[in-house]
Amino acid sequence: QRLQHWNTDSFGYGKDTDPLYRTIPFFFGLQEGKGYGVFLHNSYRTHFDFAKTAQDQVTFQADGGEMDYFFIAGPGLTEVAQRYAWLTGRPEMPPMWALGFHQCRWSYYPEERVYELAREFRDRKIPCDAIYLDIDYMDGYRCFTWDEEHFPKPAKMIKDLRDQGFHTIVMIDPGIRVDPDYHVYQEGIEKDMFCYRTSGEIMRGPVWPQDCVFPDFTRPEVREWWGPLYEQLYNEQGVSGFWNDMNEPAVFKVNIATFPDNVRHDYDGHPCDHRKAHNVYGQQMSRATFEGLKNLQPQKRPFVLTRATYSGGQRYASVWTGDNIASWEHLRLANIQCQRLSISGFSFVGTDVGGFSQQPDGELFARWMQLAAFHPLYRVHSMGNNIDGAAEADADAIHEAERNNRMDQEPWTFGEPYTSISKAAIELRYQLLPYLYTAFRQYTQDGRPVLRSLAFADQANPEVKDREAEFLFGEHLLVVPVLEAGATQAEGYLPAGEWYDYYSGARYQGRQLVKNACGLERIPLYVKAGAVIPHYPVQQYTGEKNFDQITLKAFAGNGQSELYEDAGDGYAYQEEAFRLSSFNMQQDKGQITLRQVQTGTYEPGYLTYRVELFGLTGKPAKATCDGEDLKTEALEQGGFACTLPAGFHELVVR
Ligand code: NBV
Repeated sequence: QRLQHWNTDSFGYGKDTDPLYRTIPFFFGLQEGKGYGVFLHNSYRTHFDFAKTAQDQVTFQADGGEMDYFFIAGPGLTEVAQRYAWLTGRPEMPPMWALGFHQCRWSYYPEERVYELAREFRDRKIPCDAIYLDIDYMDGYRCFTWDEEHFPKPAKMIKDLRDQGFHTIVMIDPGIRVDPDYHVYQEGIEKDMFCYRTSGEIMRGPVWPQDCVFPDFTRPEVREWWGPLYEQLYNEQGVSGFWNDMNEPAVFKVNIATFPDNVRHDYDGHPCDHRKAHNVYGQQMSRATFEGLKNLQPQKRPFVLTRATYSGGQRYASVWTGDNIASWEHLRLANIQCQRLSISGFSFVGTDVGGFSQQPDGELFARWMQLAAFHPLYRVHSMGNNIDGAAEADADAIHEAERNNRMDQEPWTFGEPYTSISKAAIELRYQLLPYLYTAFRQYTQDGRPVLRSLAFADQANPEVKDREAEFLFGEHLLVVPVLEAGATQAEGYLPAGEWYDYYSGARYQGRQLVKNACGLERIPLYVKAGAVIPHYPVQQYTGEKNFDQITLKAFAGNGQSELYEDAGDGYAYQEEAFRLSSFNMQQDKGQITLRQVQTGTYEPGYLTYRVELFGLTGKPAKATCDGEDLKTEALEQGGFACTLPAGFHELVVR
């Protein structure tokens, strides 16, 4: 293939669309089992040719700038990913709530509709942590304002939602409406914050408003001006997070769909034209947003979601894969895109679950819900009844059409059995939150990607290198997504080692294809032998319950696992206020020994672990915890359970 990097608004892209929204000029190589990586540190349009022009060659080039590149000699693929993350930056821990389920559409309004949505989640007992407001919450697409007719009391609405456990996230675009009566425009003009063309005119172009100007986010003063613009929304009205869209930057009605080359940028004091700054524009916008939020509420972990970005942008924002389509082909792409973004620094990644344009049927929606339960950003989003380029049409007519035919895409839209299946997928996600949170700790501390392609689990094995579907979720879970309509059986390849079926506890040797039933209710999931997988009880939103016990599912074998916990928000964790529980499991014939070492000063509220142990043959003759006898209870699906103090040191089961 030959691919290029030039951030592009690619509405309804297909599998061969190139370029797409983001620029990450980095690739992995795997040769005779040895992994390496190459990062081309250049923000111009870049081109990569993988054996397209010459069979035995990989070449890369840039339209300008320097040939500044890094070669990362693994040989471990995970090590390559870690060193790339070390080089380009790792983010801070996200707030725990951001790892819950998010519901979005273009657009939920007026406020009664938002209340109705929230009620529906709680009445149906479908967990959800975040609700999004797309561009229609604004007054005439003016960023940092509210449509007062549809949202007369935003602070009250947001508080009411918060009281029910929902965080509100709103969209902010880079295009600022040209309107002398609009404070952001006025101030931006006064302070000279917008991009110019070489001719000396301010760069103007149509996006949502017919006529927009654009902040030059590559200039430090502009970023410092932009951050405080969030003050009212963030500090006074209680919005929890922001979603930066259209920042490729996208411009309507022009054939290049973005700024002309002759737009000037500061580029942090190294003035240049748009050819050099284009690919970092979105990244710098999300940076301005992230840094602004941090200044506004230093004790709160910001949540920012961006569409366009560049290598290193993972420090500022999570990403989604843009305007996809409700099709099985796009479910397959969603799986591949999230894996690749994750191994390229961006582990906080997700897709528009169910598809942005067009409508999924119940089965496709349910399968997407199941796959995305394992995507760090778990967000349903759809374009509803809107049309591409809606700004050009009459807004009232669109709103009217929207009211008449909502084209909903919510976990209950498709009726049974899909509602229950979607609910079960979300519940599994909430149970696995401590495991996912731990994976985020590993990602933010030492760059281990949250999602990893199969090859990362067994790179010396030539069998894995062409398989794209299976992936690792954290250190110990292997997901085999169901990507075809009507599937009743899923075939997945297990990498080296020994694995368990997560649901049945059946044990398998690795390096083989395993076929398993995957009725609609189930996404095949395997656990590495020797792993301990922490589970929280199902909650309707993160932090809903103070539980006195959590469950550790332990799968007999030899291995190391971790459980990382902290307050779920704030920065006390950077000063030791976390708890890291490290588990070491050893299996010696019939005897299993599980040891725990805990560090950090944070005290989670629970006092006991319910340990569910799988992979023993027959009932244990004896179980002891720190020298004392324990009672065990047989589990229906095989395996045994016992209760231990959360501070235990050693469990021995024979
Ligand atoms: O703001 C409207 C949409 C948004 O819902 C979507 O997620 C973005 O990717 N936005 C694009 C602009 C219009 C798309 C046709």
